[in-house]
Amino acid sequence: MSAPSMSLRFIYPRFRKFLEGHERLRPLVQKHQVGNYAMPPPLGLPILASLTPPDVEVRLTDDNIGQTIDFDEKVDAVAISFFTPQARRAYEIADEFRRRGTRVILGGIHPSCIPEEAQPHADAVCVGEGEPVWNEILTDLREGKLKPRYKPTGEYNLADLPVARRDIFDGKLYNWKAHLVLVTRGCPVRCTGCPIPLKEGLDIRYRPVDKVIEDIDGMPYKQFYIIDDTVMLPNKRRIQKYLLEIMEKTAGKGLSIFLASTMMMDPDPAFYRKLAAGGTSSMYTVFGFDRVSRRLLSADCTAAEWQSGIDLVRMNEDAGIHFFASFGVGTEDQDPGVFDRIIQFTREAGIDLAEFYIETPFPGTPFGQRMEAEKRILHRNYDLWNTGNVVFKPVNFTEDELLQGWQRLWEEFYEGRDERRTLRTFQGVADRPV
Ligand code: B12
Ligand code: SF4
Repeated sequence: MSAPSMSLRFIYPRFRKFLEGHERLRPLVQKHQVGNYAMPPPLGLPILASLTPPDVEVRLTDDNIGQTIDFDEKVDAVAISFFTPQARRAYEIADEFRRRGTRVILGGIHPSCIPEEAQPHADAVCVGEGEPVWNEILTDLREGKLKPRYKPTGEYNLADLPVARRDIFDGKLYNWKAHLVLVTRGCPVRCTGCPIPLKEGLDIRYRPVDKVIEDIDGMPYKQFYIIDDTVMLPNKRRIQKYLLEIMEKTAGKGLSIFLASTMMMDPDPAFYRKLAAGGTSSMYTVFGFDRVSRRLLSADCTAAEWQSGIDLVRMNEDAGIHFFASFGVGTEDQDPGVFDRIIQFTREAGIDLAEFYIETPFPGTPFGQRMEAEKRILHRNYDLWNTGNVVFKPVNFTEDELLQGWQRLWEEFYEGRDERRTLRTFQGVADRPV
C-alpha cells in the first residue's frame, strides 16, 4: 500500500452526561441506566470519513470514552465535531493543537449556529452541512490555502449521501449495540428551542428509500435509531407515506427501530400498528419543544388536550411500541405546578420510561436568541449546557426551584420502579454476527 498523502485526526470531545454532578441522582443512573447516555455518537464524522479520498489517512480519538489525545502527533490537520455541551472542551483541544502549529478545522451543530465564537479557535470553521464543502476543505488544506469559513451555497442532495463509516468509532470499545440512521434533513416547524431549521433549512429533504434500506442492511446491528423526528410530523402526507414505505421494507427483518418524535403525532391507531409491523419498538418523544406538548404541560391545559396526550401514549403502547418520554422543564408557559403535572401525566398515561431535561437556550434557536437579547443567560460554561443545569434566568421559577423540581422529577418518577420494565427499551435485541 502506498503511503498516505495526508493524515487527519478526527476528535470527538467529551461532554458532561445529563446526571453527572448530581450526586443524589447517581443511584438512578446505576439502577435504571438512565441519564447516562451510552448511545452511538453522531453521524457527522463518520459521513466525512466516507467522503474522504482513500489516500488521506483518517483516525479518530474519542475523548468521550477517555482516549488520550496526543497533542504532539504530526498530522496535517485536526478536525473536531461538536454540539454545545462539548464546546468548551472542543475549544480547549483546538487551542492546544494550534499552539503547537497544527491546523484545526471545526464543524458540527454548535459552530454552525455560532461560528463567530468558534472562529478564534480554528483555522477553518464549517457552517452547516459538511458534505458539499469537505473535499474543497481537503484540497485547500493540501495546498496550504485553508479559508477561515466554509459554508455550502446550496442544500445537499440526500440521494448523494454515502453510507457513513460508522466503524471509525470502533464498536469493540463501546457498550452500545445500536447505530444511527439519517433519513431526512430540514424542518419547517421551527420549535422555539430547536436548532435544526437554522442548520438544515425549512424544507424537508428526503433520502431515497432504497438508499436507506441499503444502509440498514449493511449494519452490524439489528437495532438502530432513526434520528429525524420530522418523520413523525402529522398531516404531512408525503412524510408519512415516506416513513411507511421504509417500514414496509424493514418488516420481517427482525429489526428493532427507535423512532424520535414530538407530541405532534398523528392520532391514528392504525398508523402505529403499521410502524410496529415495520419493526418500530420504541418512540422517543420530547415534550417541551412543540406547541402540542407545551400546551399539555401548561397550567391552562384543557381536559381534552390532556386526554389526547394520554391517547397518543396509549396508541403507541397498544401497538407494542415502548413510549420513552423526555420532559422539558423551565419554559415560560410553565409554573412550579409543572412538576406535579408531569408526574400525574406519566401515571395516567402509563409511561414507564422517562427522562427530564431543563430548557437550555442553545445558540441560534429562537429561544436562545431571545435569552441573549434579554440578557438572561447566566454564563457560558458550556460544560453545564447539557440540559442538566439551569443556565438562563427563568421567569416563573427561581433558578433553585427549577433545579430542585427537576431533581425531584427524576426521584419521584423512578422511586420504587421495576428496572426490568424501564430497561426493556435497551435490551433483548441480538447482535448480528459481524
Ligand atoms: C445522536 C444525537 C445525540 C447523541 C450524540 C450527541 C452529539 N454529540 O451530537 C446523544 C444521545 C449523546 C445525544 C444527547 C443529547 N442531545 Co442530541 N442529538 C442527536 C441527534 C438526534 C443526531 C445527531 C446526528 O447524528 N446528526 C446528523 C449529523 C450528520 O449531523 P451533524 O452532527 O450536525 O453533522 C453535519 C454538520 O454539522 C457537519 N459537521 C459535523 N461535524 C463536523 C466536523 C467538521 C470538521 C466539518 C468540516 C463538518 C462537520 O457535517 C455533518 C454532515 O452534514 C441530533 C438531532 C439531529 N437531527 O441532528 C440531536 C441534537 C444534536 N442533540 C441535542 C441535545 C440538546 C442533546 C442533549 C444535550 C439534551 C437532550 N435532552 O437530549 C443530550 C445530551 C445530554 C447529556 N448531557 O447527556 C440538540 C443539540 C443542541 C445543541 N446546540 O447542542 C440536537 C440538535 C437535537 C435538537 N433538535 O435540538 N444526542
Ligand atoms: S424539534 Fe423537531 S419538529 Fe421541532 S423544529 Fe426541531 S426538528 Fe422540527
